[in-house]
Amino acid sequence: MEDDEPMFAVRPSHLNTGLRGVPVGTCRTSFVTPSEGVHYCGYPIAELAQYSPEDIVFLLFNKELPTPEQSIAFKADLARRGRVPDSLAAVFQTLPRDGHPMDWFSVGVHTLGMLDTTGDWKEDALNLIARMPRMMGLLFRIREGRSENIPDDDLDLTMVQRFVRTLETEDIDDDLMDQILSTYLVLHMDHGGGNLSTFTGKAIASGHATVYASIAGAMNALSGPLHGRANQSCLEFVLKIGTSDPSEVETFVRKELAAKRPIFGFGHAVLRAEDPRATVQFALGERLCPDDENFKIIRTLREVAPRVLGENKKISNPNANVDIASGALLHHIGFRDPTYYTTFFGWARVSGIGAQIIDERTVMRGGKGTPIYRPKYIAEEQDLRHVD
Ligand code: NMX
Ligand code: MLT
Repeated sequence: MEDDEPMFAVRPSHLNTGLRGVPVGTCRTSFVTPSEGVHYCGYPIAELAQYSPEDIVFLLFNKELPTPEQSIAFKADLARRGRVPDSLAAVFQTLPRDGHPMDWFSVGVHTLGMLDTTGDWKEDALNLIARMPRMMGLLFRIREGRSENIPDDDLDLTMVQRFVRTLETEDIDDDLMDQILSTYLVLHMDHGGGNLSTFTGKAIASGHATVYASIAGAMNALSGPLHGRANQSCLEFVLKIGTSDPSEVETFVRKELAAKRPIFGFGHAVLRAEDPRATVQFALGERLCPDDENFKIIRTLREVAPRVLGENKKISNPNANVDIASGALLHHIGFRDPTYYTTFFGWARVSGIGAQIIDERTVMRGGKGTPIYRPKYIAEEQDLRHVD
């Protein structure tokens, strides 16, 4: 990249497009191509799907996969940071039970920040990542009214095991839970520099707000149905459809479009093919739960919706995105309430956003960090005038 070569011509048609395609910075953790999807530090996502979430956090922070020794040391470092102060549970007790889980999530992140912020970008990001499994478990339990006799955290367990231990759900298949949640976390950790939640988090951090404030803000961005909450809306669709019969699924899709509602789990701002993260999750479902009723419905949706959406030429990408399959898999392992699904997305994305914030604050511009975000807006319908 030559320093002063023009990279992009901004035309009036680029205005009010949500910065679509406008280059604004560099990203060291991941990139997304329209046909191959996301790559973490150069690795295509499908090649990383079997790694442990902890190893992928290491990759995003260090830009290299860990050696076996580094992997053990990093897990021990996370364990050292993982203790969650008891007062988080007390704060959760005060929240409205019918508040959306993503609002609880954002309050949870803020609360952890109020309880213990060091002011060091990397320390705070790693501390938050290490505390997420317990925070997630407490969020589920207390919002569901299961606040009594919560088992102590066991910091020697993996991130997924710590969450499952705190959750203490009966009749779960630990191995299935581990496979599905670990893969889920790895697939959702990062998606380039410009996705809405990551961009929001970095923008907030550019004003030198704390990591906790920046990530709580990012989570509010993720909670929109066109972004992370599409996984909730997609499974709500699936439960409403209730059949994998292709013609009934097609009728449902057409009715939603006629009512001017989005088909959740399809389309993307950058991708122009099926998202490889969807492909990985479909392969996982075919292996682990091919006869699950909801999985059968999304299998049909995957065939039907792109054909129907493809009839509308203004839709840039009619194919399945990351949110098509995750809900059916989470439902299969016992998470029956879709309103919680975006919290898993948030849990994963904290790592990518945290790593990107550190890069922007401590590496970019020779270590000085990216300055405070301040893009230009052009005045519209505002001729200069004066109060008489
Ligand atoms: N269902 C219905 N309409 C759609 C869809 C869809 N799945 N995808 C795009 N469109 C419409 C879009 O609303 C826009 O309409 P209008 O011109 O009237 O504003 C038009 O097609 C062109 O949009 P695109 O350029 O194809 O997509 P854009 O980059 O603006 O938006 C999404 C990307 C992801 C917001 C959009 O595809 C969408 O709303 N998808 C459904 C929601 C979803 O699954 N979101 C999750 C995305 C991944 N994530 O987790 O963040
Ligand atoms: C995603 O994971 O697909 C996103 O965060 C949305 C995007 O990349 O714009």
